[in-house]
Amino acid sequence: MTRHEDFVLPVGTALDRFISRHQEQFPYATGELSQLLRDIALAGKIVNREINRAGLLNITGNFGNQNIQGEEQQKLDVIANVRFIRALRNGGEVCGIISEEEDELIDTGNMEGKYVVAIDPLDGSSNIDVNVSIGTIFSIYRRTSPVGTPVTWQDFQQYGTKQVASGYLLYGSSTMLVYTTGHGVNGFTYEPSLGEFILSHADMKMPKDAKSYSVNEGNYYDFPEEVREYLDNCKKNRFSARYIGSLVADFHRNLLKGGIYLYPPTQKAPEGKLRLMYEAHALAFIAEQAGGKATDGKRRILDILPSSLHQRVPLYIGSENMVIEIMELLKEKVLV
Ligand code: P6P
Repeated sequence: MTRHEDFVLPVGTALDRFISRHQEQFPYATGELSQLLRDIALAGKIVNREINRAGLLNITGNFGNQNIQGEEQQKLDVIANVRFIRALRNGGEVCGIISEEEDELIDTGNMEGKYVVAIDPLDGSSNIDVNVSIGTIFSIYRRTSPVGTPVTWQDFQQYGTKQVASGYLLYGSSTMLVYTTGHGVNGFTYEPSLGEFILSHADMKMPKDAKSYSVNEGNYYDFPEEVREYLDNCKKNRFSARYIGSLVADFHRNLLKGGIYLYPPTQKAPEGKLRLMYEAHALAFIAEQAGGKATDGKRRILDILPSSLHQRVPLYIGSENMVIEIMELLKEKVLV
């Protein structure tokens, strides 16, 4: 029986060695998931390089299209989307991909691939031009259709609890890869001079409580009454408001220091703004593995079965006790 402490490796371990050591813990692992994680890390290094040079290469600003979300695609959105899809297709382990930047699911042609990936190639891209941290968010499932057949929508239509791995890349003051395979959360910092991700945050745990919240206060009067009540309590208790406007950056800070990120329903986004399949599921898996929680206000995020590729959900995610508090307020509304 593999114990949790078997997965804690020393800070300074390179990602490749970390992945290999973890694979050794699973006698039946055949290495495909390990290779898939390496493929994602490789694409992350390439996107990181593009982002760091964006201002010099005239690849900031709008691409000139809107994606299915009706959002202006940034040039780097398109570049990141191409890079990750190419890396996943060429890696051979993935039979299908759902991307925020693609209207429909992508059949990679790798019919022998055992996995499917849902990805937001570059979240928060409106911040690119103002040099604010942005991120990539990914979610990995084992396909449910037979290996050797074409990928289907049903391969993706799975509960969040079925994820085999999820994670994010944060392109910030340093670039980090944070992921889980269901045995805790580990963070790797990119060392450009080596071209390597190095374990810097082993076995990450989210504080159960904090005095910090992340929400777009500009939508305050759109929020459900119970959310306004929660936010009023935060202010009465002199909590700190920390909102970067980039989900991965806000989530990462809350993972390290504690806090709650809220994106409630608004007039503009009555179902919430964030996407279930390649944002909420992925970060909810990380949050729970680190001791946090994630809900849409009524349900555990990981218990929600997707009904469409780009389905949106309200999202309340972060420190366990803070999420429980807002869930109880919102449940009272349902019970009344
Ligand atoms: P608003 C970026 O577009 C994003 O998806 C998240 O990264 C971020 O937390 C949120 O939307 C910001 O949305 O409506 O507050 O600008």
